[in-house]
Amino acid sequence: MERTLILIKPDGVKRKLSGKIISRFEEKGMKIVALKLLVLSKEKAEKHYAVHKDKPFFKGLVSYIISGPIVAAVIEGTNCISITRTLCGVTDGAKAQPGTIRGDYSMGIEKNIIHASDSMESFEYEWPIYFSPDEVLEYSSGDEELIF
Ligand code: 3AN
Repeated sequence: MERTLILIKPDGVKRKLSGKIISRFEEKGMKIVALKLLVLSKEKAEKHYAVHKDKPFFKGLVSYIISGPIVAAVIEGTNCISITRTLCGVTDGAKAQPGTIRGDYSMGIEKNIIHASDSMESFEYEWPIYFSPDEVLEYSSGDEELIF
């Protein structure tokens, strides 16, 4: 079964949207296999966003993502990387479709509520920044055959 990493960014946590956002993935049929609330270190934030290190927004992005608590989760489900990205909506909340998480809750491109891995390679790179292997659990929710 495919897995992906989601982060509810400081704007999402401070606006008390964490429960609503996690519910969207659960209601769609995905299963939480790892979950924590944390404040990211600058080093880890720079590692996560290393692919953007030459972009003009890199410094602001790092200081924003470490500015308060975030919720990190690994969620699981068939094709969950692309389905999760669809549920999140496009990067700029001002342009994201209503009904998506960013479309419903974000008005901007930096404070855009949520991060979700964009590929299997990104997921494999990102999840160990947030979790140790023993924090990612294997279990059956028992409803897989009704959902997939
Ligand atoms: P996504 O999160 O939709 O995959 P990326 O990977 O292009 O988007 O960008 C990573 C993060 O960098 C975004 N979530 C957003 O917070 C921030 N970002 C992207 N483009 C800009 C920009 N032009 N100005 C400020 N922040 C940006």
